[in-house]
Amino acid sequence: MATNKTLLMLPGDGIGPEVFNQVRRVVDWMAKNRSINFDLKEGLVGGACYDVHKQAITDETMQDALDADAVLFGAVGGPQYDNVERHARPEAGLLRLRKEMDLFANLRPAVVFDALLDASTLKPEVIQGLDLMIVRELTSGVYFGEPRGMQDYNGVERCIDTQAYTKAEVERVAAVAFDLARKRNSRVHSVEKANVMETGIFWRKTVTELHASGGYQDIELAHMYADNCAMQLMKNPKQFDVIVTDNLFGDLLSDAAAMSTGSLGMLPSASLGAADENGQRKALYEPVHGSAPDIAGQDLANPSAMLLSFAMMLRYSFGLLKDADMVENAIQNVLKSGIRTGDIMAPGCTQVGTTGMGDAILAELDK
Ligand code: GGG
Repeated sequence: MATNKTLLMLPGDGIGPEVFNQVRRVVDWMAKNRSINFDLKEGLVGGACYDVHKQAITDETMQDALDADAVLFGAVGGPQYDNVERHARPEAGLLRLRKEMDLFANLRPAVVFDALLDASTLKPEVIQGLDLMIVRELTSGVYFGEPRGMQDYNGVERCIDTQAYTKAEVERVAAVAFDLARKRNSRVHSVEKANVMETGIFWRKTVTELHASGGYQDIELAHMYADNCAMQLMKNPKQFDVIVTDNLFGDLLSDAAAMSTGSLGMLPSASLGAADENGQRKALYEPVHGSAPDIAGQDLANPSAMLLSFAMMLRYSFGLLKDADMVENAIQNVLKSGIRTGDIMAPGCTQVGTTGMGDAILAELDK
């Protein structure tokens, strides 16, 4: 299937470019073997952009992202930028993309591959068959709330972040979670801290009302405090089907859920905007992991999360279901054959680096 769709590639910093190189190889493979041809554009983001332009993303790249049919993103950040002011820090590039593209729903699937049951710190019987979806609100909450920053508070130095949600912001992300659950196992856990936070009470009330009056009564809805959810993800993650939660809790809980899958290097994500009249959504796909400066440049990173994000893009943005399955199956088969990167290494397996993992996945695609 030929496409004339534009794909903006933003590798970013640290291990971002390394894992991205493996996606480029699969993009080339798709063009050669499946006649899937994207119009590829590339841009700088994060520290890589700061180094050149003294900002985390330029207006031109931002416009390219708005014009693209999908954005593929690597990772941003690094200790060398710790003292850069907040608006120019690497993470500001990612936050601007999310905000200006209005990517309010961040889908973070945590799926345990049978081949990796030995890679998790959790017992195999607790995680076998796990397939849960965290829906993280991505364009509001404490990441964006105002006021924020330093204050003079009656002569005392004080720093503020603000957690704020409108009803519409909670409703639209909850609707995504309910709609997804309907295609899965029809269960949603809405997660907040309604015992201590005003926004938690508001979140719970809004989700409950939408469930009752928005045509979602066929979906089983449960509410859970975020601290309990973190514990339950370690104790009995299979109780969950879809979890919907705010920006900060979603970030924390998806990292916790990653431990079931064996490594943060296994978690992809899709960040989606509202559907237009043709059902198309603005979308950015990125691994959940960050730039991992401690292992950057050493060919050690696991490219699976990046490649699984690419597969999500094929499925969600371009409807290329068969090709998405091909990429996911290739990764699973490589893992089954015992080839592993260091983060998911287990006795009896063969350790490879980022490129070696890419080689094995391409060889599997060739079969
Ligand atoms: N690929 C994910 C990444 O680069 N994350 C770095 C980052 O800016 N994280 C902020 C967040 O998602 O909360």
